[in-house]
Amino acid sequence: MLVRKVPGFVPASPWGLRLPQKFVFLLFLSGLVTLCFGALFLLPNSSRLKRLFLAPRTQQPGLEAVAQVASHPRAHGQESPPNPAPAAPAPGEDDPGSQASSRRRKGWLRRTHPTGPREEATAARGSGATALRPQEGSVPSSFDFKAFRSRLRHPVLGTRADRSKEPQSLVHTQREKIKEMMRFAWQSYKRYAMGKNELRPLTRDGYEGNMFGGLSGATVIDSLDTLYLMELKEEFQEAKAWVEESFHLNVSGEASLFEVNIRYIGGLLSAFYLTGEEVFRIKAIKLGEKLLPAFDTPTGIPKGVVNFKSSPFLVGMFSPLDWNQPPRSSIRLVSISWQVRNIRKVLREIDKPFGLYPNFLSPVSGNWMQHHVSVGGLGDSFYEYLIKSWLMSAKTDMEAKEMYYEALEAIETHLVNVSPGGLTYIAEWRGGILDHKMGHLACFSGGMIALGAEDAKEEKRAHYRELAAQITKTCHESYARSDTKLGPEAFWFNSGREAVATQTSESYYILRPEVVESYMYLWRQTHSPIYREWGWEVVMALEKYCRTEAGFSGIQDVYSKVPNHDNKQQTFFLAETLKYLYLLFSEDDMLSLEDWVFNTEAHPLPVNHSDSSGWGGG
Ligand code: DMJ
Repeated sequence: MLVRKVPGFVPASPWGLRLPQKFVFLLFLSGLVTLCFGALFLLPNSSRLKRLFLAPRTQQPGLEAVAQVASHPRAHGQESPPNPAPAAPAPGEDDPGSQASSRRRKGWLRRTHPTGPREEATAARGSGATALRPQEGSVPSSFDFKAFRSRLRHPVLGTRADRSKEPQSLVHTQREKIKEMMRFAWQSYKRYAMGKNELRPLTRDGYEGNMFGGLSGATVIDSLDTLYLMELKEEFQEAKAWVEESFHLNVSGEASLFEVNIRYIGGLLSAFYLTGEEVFRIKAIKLGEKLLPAFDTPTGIPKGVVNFKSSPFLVGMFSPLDWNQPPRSSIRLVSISWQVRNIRKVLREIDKPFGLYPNFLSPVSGNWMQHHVSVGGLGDSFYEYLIKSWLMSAKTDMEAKEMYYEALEAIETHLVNVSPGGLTYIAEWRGGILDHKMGHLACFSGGMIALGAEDAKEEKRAHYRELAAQITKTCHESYARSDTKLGPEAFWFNSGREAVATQTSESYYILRPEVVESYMYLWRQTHSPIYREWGWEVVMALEKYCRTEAGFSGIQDVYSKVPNHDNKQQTFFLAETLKYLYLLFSEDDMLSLEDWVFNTEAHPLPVNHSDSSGWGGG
């Protein structure tokens, strides 16, 4: 769906997208391009391609790598890893290489259990990885995965005590409960909808929807890193095998650039950076290339919809015929890095009413289409990705940092309000009028402001920590004030009502993650037990009102104790909601924020520690 479903937003036809929106560049798109495509460029081959295409045409050594991929027998059917990176430790096996250190994020308390010896790679790893190892003769990749991992500040899964010796603490029990919920969600999907985009738990079947242009398996790819993180080894192998054997890219529908990027590119990239398995890298690059036509606009600002029909890859990936022609897409892949910078430049230089960024920007004229500003639907990821681009660049992208704090200043000046009941909320601005409402989507901002508080000017840090805590408290109130203890899609602060939905069309809860996402960031920043208490309230409410016999489902009305399920187990429930809850009850160095930045679908992407490129070629 071009635009994320916003309450009351009705597409032109149940199956189609509104024409105008097709050509509207939505603010949150810009952010995503920066982060996800940025991570794509961290990948080998894309950097090789960069160097390659920036090198004089004649000596194009690197083309082999591309050609090898293209001509690899399975490149046309199933892309399989052209070269075996040393598979990463399978879930639960710690990463001996990484230089676990006691460094911690500036200003954030650190609390971990004493470290214990690490068990050797179990058979699982051997077995899993080898299955995917390609045939002999495939080309080595330039990406030194071991080097990349050895430069991480912390082992991916943290330096926790050996599980068997870990005292049966309440936190351990709570974490195991969330793991059980993920196993149940996955096994229900596998049983009734394997390969489909989403599970419909009431009708016990699958649903493809129309957001992904014919791509399938969104739940599989969105679940990969959560299964890995929770050490659900068997389930992870099932998901990996499906990507290897059944995830096809020769599709021809219309897809949301945003949704395909955050779920598929994000999911595949994270799986690659966590495991080193080539199949994820190859498919991420090839899918990334299928998104390139969206950037064919007069301003270079991408359209919100990509038509896979226009993708250069319809005739089977990389047809051998054109392998000796510089793959058009790869030239374009390199030129995208320019376009990513161009988008940032356009947004930096365009006039911004009161320093705010309206949600709709025309990719044709480069002008704002109308003045609706929100940190919720349509705008959220733009602000999120400014601070995350800064962090992902290992704090070298000064432009992103400046744009973030300037935008936050404008948001605080014009949109942040305190209700008569003392609740701090971020209103929406619609053409000069303030809507005193906040969407569930906007509840990610508590976590965002906490994440960025430590790099703000010294005199602002304490203020931003407090602002983050107040906004997160308000979002908790939207949950606490409902009968199901789950929050509505949008809640208002007017005519005496605070933090409650005023219309049934806004009273639903579709398993969204934003509130527990902020609990996780605020926990890691403060270690105040209140965030784990609030997180556990959500776990209990999910179990009571959203768990069905065949998976988890959203509910139509959070103010009714008789759950009216919407028959949808959203992919982001497995990618985000359960992941953030698991991290909330885990140690800080599990996916340490020193090493990883989460994309807006909670897929962890590596901080580009300049020495961690793992790019052996130097
Ligand atoms: C997810 O797809 C992503 O978190 C996106 O940023 C917002 N919408 C859903 C979750 O609410």
